[in-house]
Amino acid sequence: MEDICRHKVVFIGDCSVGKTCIIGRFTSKIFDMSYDATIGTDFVTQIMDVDNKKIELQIWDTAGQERYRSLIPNYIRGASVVVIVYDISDKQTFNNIDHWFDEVPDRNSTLVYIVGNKVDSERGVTKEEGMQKSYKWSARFIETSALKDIGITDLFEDIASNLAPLSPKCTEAPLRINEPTSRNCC
Ligand SMILES: Nc1nc2c(ncn2[C@@H]2O[C@H](COP(=O)(O)OP(=O)(O)O)[C@@H](O)[C@H]2O)c(=O)[nH]1
Ligand SMILES: [Mg+2]
Repeated sequence: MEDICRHKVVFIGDCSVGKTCIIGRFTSKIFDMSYDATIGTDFVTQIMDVDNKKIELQIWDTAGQERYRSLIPNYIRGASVVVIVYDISDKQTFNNIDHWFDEVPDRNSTLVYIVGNKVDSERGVTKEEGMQKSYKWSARFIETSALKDIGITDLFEDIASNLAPLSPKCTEAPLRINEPTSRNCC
């Protein structure tokens, strides 16, 4: 049987920046304005092929935990990748990235992405500002639109290709580490 390397990928960031829509766009290829991936499941899995290696991404959406910061450490635990999303039309969500970085427990061994979503909207944050922020935190940077399907596949392919060299070290991600207390926010 072929070995599949499983990695936990968690999405964090302010409410309404588009985390659920990005995941929904990638996993269902459909942009549904009322889509809510947080109902009924804590994560979705997607198998990616990289250089003939299979990488299983276990993609965790928040189920309202962004409202309750005390729940975030449990949610992030065991993650190979943390994706911090902001809304390029909302400067405050960009400024809050610094606070979200405080939640990443082990920055040296975690692959961190900064994702500026809603590039179809009027900008409140330039691309250069986004890039500067990513240099500051040694994070990878990409801009996306879940609405127009811009950058979404690139994001997940980049994640998988960066994880592939780490595969020998891969461990089973915990399947269920906490029960969300709220499913109806964001
Ligand atoms: N214009 C635009 N709206 C988006 C985009 N992605 C998400 N939205 C909208 O932003 C709102 C919040 O999206 P959601 O995925 O629930 O955000 P979350 O709280 O971060 O999970 C919803 O009304 C979405 O329809 C995008 O790329 N462009
Ligand atoms: Mg959501």
